[in-house]
Amino acid sequence: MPTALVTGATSGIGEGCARAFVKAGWRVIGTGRRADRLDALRDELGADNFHGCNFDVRDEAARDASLAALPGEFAQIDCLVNNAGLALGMARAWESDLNDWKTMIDTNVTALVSMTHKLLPMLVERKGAIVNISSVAASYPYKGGNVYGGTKAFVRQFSLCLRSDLAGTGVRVTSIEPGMVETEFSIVRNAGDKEVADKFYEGANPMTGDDIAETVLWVANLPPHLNINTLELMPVSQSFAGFHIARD
Ligand code: NDP
Ligand code: 8X3
Repeated sequence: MPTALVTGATSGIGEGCARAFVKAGWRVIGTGRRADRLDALRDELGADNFHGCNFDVRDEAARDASLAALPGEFAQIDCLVNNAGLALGMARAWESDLNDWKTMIDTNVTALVSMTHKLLPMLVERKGAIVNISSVAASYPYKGGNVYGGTKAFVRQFSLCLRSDLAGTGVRVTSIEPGMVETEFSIVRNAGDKEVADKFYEGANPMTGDDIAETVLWVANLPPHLNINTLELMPVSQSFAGFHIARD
């Protein structure tokens, strides 16, 4: 029975991954700061199939302690899904809060890199897989995207560079780049304002966390000779804006 570690399994895409992977016969280690949600997932999916690790991904000591305490049957990890992440605010760069920028970099970049570094020796040994959740924001700039887009561009390019380093090891690496997915993402981005978040998704028929989870599972279950490098997804309702021209 293969084992996946999914960061950010308490909500949205990560929670969908936990369910989809368990349903497909994987064991899942799910991480997150909200212990009650990890407990609920364990109760729903079964303690033999799901193990919750309650830590902030930015806290390496807490992460290491949690991973060191993994039950034996969860200790050999075959797939790392680096999903935990967030956007904070839509303010233009000069009006943004520097602390928000640092939180996004610490979570979306530094913690993702650190988790990857931690598990890479095991993934190399087991010829495993890494699925990183980037975003369309990696490739398409938009107003207010500033540092969030920068972090996701890092995730995409880090994934591709990892592939180069991992040549010959059998480890697969994929950057998944979704557009609009209705999760708690927009509530977090808008400082808890659910009304603004709901408005963003209104009438757009956005993708769901489960849509992305099915894609992550598909990537993870591909035969070992096949690597998806990058995969961009959008709801049909979403497409591209034109260039903006500021006229005199
Ligand atoms: P949610 O807000 O629903 O889920 C985010 C998850 O990340 C939660 O489980 C949360 O857990 C976890 N997380 C955030 N910060 C930390 C932290 N410091 N330590 C531990 N866990 C953390 O959003 P999504 O499911 O949409 O987001 C998942 C990923 O998908 C993110 O990387 C996001 O950037 C990306 N993405 C989202 C899109 C969207 O439109 N929704 C589109 C493209 C990419 P907890 O709060 O319990 O710690
Ligand atoms: C989230 C998608 O378009 O809101 O990564 O940046 S978007």
